Amino acid sequence: MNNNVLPVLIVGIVLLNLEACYGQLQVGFYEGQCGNQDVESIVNSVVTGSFASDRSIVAALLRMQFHDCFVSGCDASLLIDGDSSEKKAGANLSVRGFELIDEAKTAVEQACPGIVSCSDIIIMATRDAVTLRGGSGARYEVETGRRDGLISEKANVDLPGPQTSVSDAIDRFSRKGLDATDMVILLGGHTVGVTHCDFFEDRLWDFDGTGSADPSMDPDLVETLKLKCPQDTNNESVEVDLDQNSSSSNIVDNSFYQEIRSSRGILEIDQNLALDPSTTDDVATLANDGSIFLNLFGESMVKLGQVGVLTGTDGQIRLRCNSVNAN
Ligand code: HEM
Ligand SMILES: *[C@@H]1O[C@H](CO)[C@@H](O)[C@H](O)[C@H]1NC(C)=O
Ligand SMILES: *[C@@H]1O[C@H](CO)[C@@H](O)[C@H](O)[C@H]1NC(C)=O
Ligand SMILES: CC(=O)N[C@H]1CO[C@H](CO)[C@@H](O)[C@@H]1O
Repeated sequence: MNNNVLPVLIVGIVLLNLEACYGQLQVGFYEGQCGNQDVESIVNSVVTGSFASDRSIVAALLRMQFHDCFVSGCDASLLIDGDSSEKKAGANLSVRGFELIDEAKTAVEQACPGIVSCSDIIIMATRDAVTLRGGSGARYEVETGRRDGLISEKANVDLPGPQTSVSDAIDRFSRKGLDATDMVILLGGHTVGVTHCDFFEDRLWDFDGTGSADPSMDPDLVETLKLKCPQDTNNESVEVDLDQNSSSSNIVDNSFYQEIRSSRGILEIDQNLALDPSTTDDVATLANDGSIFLNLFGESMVKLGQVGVLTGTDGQIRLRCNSVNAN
């Protein structure tokens, strides 16, 4: 037997093992990395604490994960302060929850400095918030092991807008590795939270230049919303629930799909999901079965969490979430 085979084999196995630890996400990445402390529990206590005084953090975090992951990958670039950082892009209007992430970061840094990335904190905190508002059926295991990005530029922010067509939105999601069904499921994030008049008032007053309301919106809803959003006024303090079922507008469940099937979607894209031939069947399935929705929502959130991640030795573990580490 050739004497060289065994050493080569051993080196090969060691390299394979290293590759399993580096360069990919995994469930429980931080297990054993933080002394005897459990990173996911530390984050969970911060989320639970914030939730007790502000239930709207669920919507805030869901939107934060979407905006972070969709723009240059899930790398916490959205958290970075600066005159031209992602935070300053028009599309981020009202992205909230930065204080909660900072609080969780402080807590994990106390337990084990320099180990836990800000990008993973967004992912863990969002999962915890979804569970608080959707119940144990909404809980999903998250993958961790992301590292934080170094670049945050508002010029890179290319989020779809509320008037984006369904086919264009499918196209944009597919470029991130998310298929049409993932998109329909993820837009179910609009089962919580609010929007402001400027994102949909064209549908009330002058849809597509017709001078009248969008015929796909329930006329009673049009009248109610016209009172809240008078034409050509931009009252930033008016908030309209994205899920119009008032008994579940702050609960993570499938009622959003039932509402859009009843012509009660607020954003044009939301309404069109129920109408477009390419998404209408998925909407029907999700509207009809709440536990299917919760299961699939978790799966699609995990997929969203895989977009453009930095792992291994790429990026860095930021010391403070709002700025890259000084050299
Ligand atoms: C085509 C894709 C999407 C479009 C065009 C879109 C658009 C919007 C718009 C216009 C708002 C209102 C912002 C405001 O008035 O301040 C909003 C809010 C929200 N979006 Fe989306 N969104 C999309 C996908 C998603 C996804 C994938 C998620 C999460 C999984 C999500 C979660 C949320 C949540 C929770 C809110 C409410 C935020 C709050 O109450 O603070 N959105 N979205
Ligand atoms: C803006 O909306 C808030 C909340 O609905 C309301 O109290 C306030 O009167 C409105 N302001 C104007 C100028 O219409
Ligand atoms: C509103 O949501 C509640 C709670 O999820 C549900 O029981 C009810 O059927 C929904 N109502 C409508 C009209 O969809
Ligand atoms: C255009 C806009 O609303 N930008 C906001 C983005 O987020 C930051 C931080 O919350 C705000 O300060 C900006 O005003």
